[in-house]
Amino acid sequence: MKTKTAIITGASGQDGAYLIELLLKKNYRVVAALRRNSNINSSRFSSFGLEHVTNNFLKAEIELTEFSNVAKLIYDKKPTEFYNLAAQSFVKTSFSQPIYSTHVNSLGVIHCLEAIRNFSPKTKFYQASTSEMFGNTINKRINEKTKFAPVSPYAVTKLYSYHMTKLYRDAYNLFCVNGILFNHESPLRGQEFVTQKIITGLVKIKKNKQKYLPLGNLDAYRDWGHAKDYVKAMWLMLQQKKSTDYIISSGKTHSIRDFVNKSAKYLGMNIVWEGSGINEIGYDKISNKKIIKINKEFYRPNEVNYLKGDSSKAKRILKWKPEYNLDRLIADMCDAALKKY
Ligand code: NAP
Ligand code: F7E
Repeated sequence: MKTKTAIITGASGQDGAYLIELLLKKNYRVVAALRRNSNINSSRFSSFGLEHVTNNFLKAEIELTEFSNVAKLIYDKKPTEFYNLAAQSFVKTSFSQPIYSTHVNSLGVIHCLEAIRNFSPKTKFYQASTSEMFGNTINKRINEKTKFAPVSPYAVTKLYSYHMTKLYRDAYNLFCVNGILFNHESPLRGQEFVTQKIITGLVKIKKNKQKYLPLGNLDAYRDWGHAKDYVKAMWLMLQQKKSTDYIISSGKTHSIRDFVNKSAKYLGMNIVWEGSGINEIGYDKISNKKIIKINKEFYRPNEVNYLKGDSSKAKRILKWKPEYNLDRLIADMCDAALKKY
């Protein structure tokens, strides 16, 4: 018998798909909250082995910016757990759509919190917070006590929600948690994010379906993990007696350039870099072809140059232990892309 109900917003996104899979394995009644345009985005449910679960969860329509949608869903279901994963999650787009990003990422979150406070105060709430809130922290390992200094509209919208989540915990004694997750990737990662763009691009170049891979800033550093490991941490956070906030990260950092080199190596290519700045070019020594170019379009008005997290608290309290390192993550993403293209 299913005893727990979980609502997941952003269920059609990368993390949503893995979380649905995890919670179904744990015998939850899962309600996937999806927004509808003329179509519901269900591409992730039909790929990479999730086909077998598509009929095992309920689907509900939700637009996070419509309070009535959020309130009705929470009032009707009174879920045990509510995972708020929905967001305008692409940092670059937040510079061109700051108001829209605020509506979804900030106001959308108080819609969830207010509905829980009024209609289902026993529901445990998870907010998808982000390492972007810390901004630039050169050469420092970031933990739960590090100061926030956001440098993008996305990061500011998420910092607002971080504080609201904490406020509802402190002021109303609700079970509210911020999972402050560092970059996490997978074969289900959106095409615009740099890891998926690099791997898809290199695979297509290898198969003569694309000539060049255009990229932006190669010298930013990111702390990358696998989404499969990170959704386990989300679940663990809501199984504790006390609600508090946690950093989830790999504890290692690599540049975008390292990520290109490692992915190319896995795919049997060998990149040699020549030139600098906007004129830098990446050659594949094996095919002797120019395959990577720098394009200004992919730079941001403001950049987070360096991120490295410290997940000691999550390891100590949640006993969270990731299974994937960067090499395994790259292998998983490359194998999936080779199969797909
Ligand atoms: P994602 O793949 O971009 O998924 C975002 C989801 O939000 C999609 O299902 C999208 O629906 C939905 N959504 C967007 N606007 C909505 C709206 N107005 N109403 C309802 N649903 C809406 O993101 P992800 O990588 O899975 O990340 C999940 C969450 O974690 C996000 O909040 C993100 O900001 C946060 N986060 C991600 C990372 C990371 O590295 N992945 C790190 C830290 C925090 P459609 O499919 O219909 O577009
Ligand atoms: O960029 C650089 C870019 O878009 C990573 C989201 O999930 O993680 C993600 O945000 C880095 C940046 O992710 C290209 O300038 C170079 O320094 O893959 P990204 P992100 O901005 O770190 C955080 C934790 C989240 O919360 C977000 O929701 O790569 N970069 N060249 C490029 N980035 C992209 N997208 N495309 C390029 O061509």
